[in-house]
Amino acid sequence: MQSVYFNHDGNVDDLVSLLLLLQMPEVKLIGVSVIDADGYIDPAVSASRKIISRFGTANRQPTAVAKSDSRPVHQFPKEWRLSAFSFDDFPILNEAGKPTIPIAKQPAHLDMIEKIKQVDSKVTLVMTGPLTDLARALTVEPTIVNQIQTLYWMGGTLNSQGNVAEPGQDGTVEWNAYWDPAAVKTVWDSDLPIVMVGLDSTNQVPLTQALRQRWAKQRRYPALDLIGQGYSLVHSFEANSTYYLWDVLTTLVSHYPELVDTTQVNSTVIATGPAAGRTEINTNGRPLTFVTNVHADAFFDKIDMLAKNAPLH
Ligand code: AGV
Ligand code: CA
Repeated sequence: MQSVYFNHDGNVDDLVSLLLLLQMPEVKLIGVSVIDADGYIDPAVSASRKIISRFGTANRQPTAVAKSDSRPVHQFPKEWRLSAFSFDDFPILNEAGKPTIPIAKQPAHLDMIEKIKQVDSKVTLVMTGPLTDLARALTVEPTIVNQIQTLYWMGGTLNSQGNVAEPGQDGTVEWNAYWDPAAVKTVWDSDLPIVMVGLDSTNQVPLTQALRQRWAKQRRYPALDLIGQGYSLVHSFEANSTYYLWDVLTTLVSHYPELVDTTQVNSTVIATGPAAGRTEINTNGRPLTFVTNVHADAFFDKIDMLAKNAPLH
């Protein structure tokens, strides 16, 4: 059994990642926390509690969802953050009334420390938003490094093609890194083994019309219906806003590494200035396992397989 702690930021692919993590037969999800970044935190926490209540499995699901009190350096656009409200209102998540999973007593970074320390074996940490809660956890309790097997992070890019189109930055930065560049630096400076799922690989799994149709055809399975509904909230009307399966790829790779090819690199991060949050290859940098290539057919099959096995009622 693999013990996983999941910290996410409430956009559609973050919530779908939670849904799929709950379906992995060999995963015990020891904790979940939400940071106020790419989704308004209250509906994102609420939707997370409802997803666990509706689609969790008794002894493999977390007992609570922790709410982060971390604050942005650069906040996400409101238009993107709003989808959490709609997701939280989906009828399938509200059919049973109030969720049975409570909000954790501690804020996310302290919850992370507590839950990781409670486990005897090492924990896999999956993060699909900014790294702020982990950076704060490492500052409060540096010894958790010894209890984390690997950090799987959706963030960064190594080819200088960022996805942030905001004034004052140079176009080389990925959004999760841009939200809090100093936090990326803190985590890079630690001894944690890191698997980075950057834009270089997530670009290989765009959300296409064919993919929406594939899920629509299988909507008799409630989890695939929810996935299709979820992704119907996001579209790519503006320039630079194509939606990819960023976080779902990261989440699946944390348990099914055979879905991708990786390479070992050394990397540094720029913490200030117009390239703040830029991750780059640098022989003097920290070691990183970097995802290069996605086996896309196997990846989409795995999503279907996990979702079809989700609880029907
Ligand atoms: O940069 C990718 C990260 C992922 O964790 N997020 C979305 C995923 O949850 C930010 C993001 C980039 N482009 C976006 C994003 C878009 N068009 N809509 C919503 N979020
Ligand atoms: Ca995210």
